[in-house]
Amino acid sequence: MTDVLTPSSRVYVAGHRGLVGSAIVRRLEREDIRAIVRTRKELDLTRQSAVEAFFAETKPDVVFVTAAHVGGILANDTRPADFIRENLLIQTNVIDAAHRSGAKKLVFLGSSCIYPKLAPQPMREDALLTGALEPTNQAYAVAKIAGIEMVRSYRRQHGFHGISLQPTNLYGPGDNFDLQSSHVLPALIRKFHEAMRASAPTVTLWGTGTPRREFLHVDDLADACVHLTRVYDEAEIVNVGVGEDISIRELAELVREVVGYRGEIVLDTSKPDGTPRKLLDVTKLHGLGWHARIGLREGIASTYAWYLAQGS
Ligand code: GFB
Repeated sequence: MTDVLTPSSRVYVAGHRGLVGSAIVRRLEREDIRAIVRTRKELDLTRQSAVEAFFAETKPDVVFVTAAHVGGILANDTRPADFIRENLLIQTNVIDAAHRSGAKKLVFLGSSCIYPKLAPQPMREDALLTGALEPTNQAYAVAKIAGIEMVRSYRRQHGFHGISLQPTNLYGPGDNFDLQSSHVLPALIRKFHEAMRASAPTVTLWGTGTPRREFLHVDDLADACVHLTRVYDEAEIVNVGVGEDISIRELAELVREVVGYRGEIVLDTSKPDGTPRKLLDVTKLHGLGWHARIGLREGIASTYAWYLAQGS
């Protein structure tokens, strides 16, 4: 396969200010590949005509679709209209414009919540569309499934070289630490840090603490995206995870230890648990020659250091 990612390739990273997009830009820079980027003010990806004009002008060879409306369980559960609207618009505009302007490769990122709520664990790629979704994030998951189907359909009908990767729960530098809209890992870093500063006796964990999740550092995801862009060109989706999970209670204990907080953990069971378990089967990913490298403790410690460096 000819390498589509070289310093002379025109690579567009949609969503370069987000957690995933910024990690992909950093990863590309290590190989002297300077991504084409646009801020939201410069290019509103929900506007079809603006997206078409941008692609007609820049004609990227490779497109990473990392722009998305994302959030944790509470944001998904309370603002489903935003999640379905923005994601459908952004991905539809970008995928179609990439095809029309002659892109040689497109990488679409889904999410592990595309799989049924009660899918057998670890979740294999062929579990997609075999059962009912987790209701708290159904709107987001349906949008992502539509994106996967669009990429697959463009390949089948137009011979378009789009691939869809399904990352597990992500974290790392550049994450959202807002307690109402964030995912669990950044929320816990912030909660334990602030409780330590204030000498508060307890930190509150949402739900029962029993759900299990898998956490992948975003720099590992970016490395996997670059690797798979080069070696993979098939219609089937590919899971991107570490292959190990941990309960939310255990995660909280680990973050407490890394931050150095000595108080107690209490539960707020009025908040939802979501899917009981989300562990990806990574057999296919390993077969394609990629393994995660950043351990969870090490990744939490470096993310906490990044959080502190922001002046928090
Ligand atoms: O990370 P999180 O919001 O997303 O929550 P999901 C994971 C688990 O951590 C849930 C619990 O069981 C939460 O109840 N949790 C405990 C907390 N304390 C907290 C807290 O302070 N903040 C948060 N946010 N959670 C999202 C989906 O699901 O994950 C999206 O809604 C997407 O669609 C994303 O797939 C990756 O893993 O439950």
